[in-house]
Amino acid sequence: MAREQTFSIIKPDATRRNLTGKINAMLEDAGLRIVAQKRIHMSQAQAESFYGVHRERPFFGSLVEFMTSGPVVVQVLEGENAVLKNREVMGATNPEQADEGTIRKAFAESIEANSVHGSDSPENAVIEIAYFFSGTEIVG
Ligand code: IDP
Ligand code: MG
Repeated sequence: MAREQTFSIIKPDATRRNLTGKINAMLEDAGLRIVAQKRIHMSQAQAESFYGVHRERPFFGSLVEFMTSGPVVVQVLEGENAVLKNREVMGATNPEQADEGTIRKAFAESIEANSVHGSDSPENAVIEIAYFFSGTEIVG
């Protein structure tokens, strides 16, 4: 399997509780390499566009409000099967259903404030990475 890249966000509930380093350690322990990373405060337009696929969902407005409520850390992660590997270490969307040892089991506050985002497919990873990073910012 070729090396792959995925897009990750450490969400505002996690940056607020100073968990960036602990989450990065779990990503690295899972075999993922952080090849790009920056701390930003998402604008409403950025959050609405990034989560556009969820526009019709009842939680969309609340999700955008949450994602713009504080700083986030956007990242590119690289490794074998990076997309799937990251989804595994993240755990289920709802922390009540997340497995032991996952980031969401350890840190998520709720189904919305669930500490991390990760791309759900290699195709979406390419789109999401390009949304936040230029090629020269990614150093493998
Ligand atoms: P994922 O982050 O595990 O891929 P998605 O279904 O893509 O989950 O949802 C995107 C984000 O929207 C979730 O991570 C979470 O922050 C929020 N979300 C998903 N489902 C709900 C819900 O039922 N209530 C509130 N927020 C939700
Ligand atoms: Mg998703």
